[in-house]
Amino acid sequence: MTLAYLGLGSNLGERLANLQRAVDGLGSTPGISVLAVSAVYETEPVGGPQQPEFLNAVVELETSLTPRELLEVAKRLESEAERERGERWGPRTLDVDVLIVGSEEVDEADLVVPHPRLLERGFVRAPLDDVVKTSALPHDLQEALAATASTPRPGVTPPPHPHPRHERR
Ligand code: GSY
Repeated sequence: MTLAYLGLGSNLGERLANLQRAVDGLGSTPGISVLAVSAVYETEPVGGPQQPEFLNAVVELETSLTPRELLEVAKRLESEAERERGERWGPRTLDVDVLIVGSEEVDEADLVVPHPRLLERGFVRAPLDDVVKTSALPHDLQEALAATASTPRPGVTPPPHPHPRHERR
């Protein structure tokens, strides 16, 4: 079993409910146990056109799935949330990013793990830092997280939102 972290984001529709459905969907996927869910952060959009603010969270998993299988799960959850796939970088009902999968390293056209921008994106770092078990990660990633721990996170508002529910299975 491998410790993994996925990022969740929503800036369209019932944002909190979209995140909760993603947590529930992960929890009921064979090969995945949800260990922890971060608080939910309100975040200013990074990149793309003018669009609504996001809610972002990070989920900690124990999994027997490979990074690519996790990507397939992420895509399924996104399409179940009826993500509107019109404008690239535009508003989305649900976005699920594969951030870290144990010590796995993947560098393919459609999947890079660890996620290449996880260190500097405040909307990823704030919730990731809530739940990440740093000492269980590969040494170079531990060092990179420590070196960027106090980087400013503009546009990230700490949690006024209810915390997503999860049950260990
Ligand atoms: O990469 C995830 C989608 N996304 C987000 C997001 O989740 N939150 C914020 N604040 N900005 C974003 N830009 C993109 S693309």
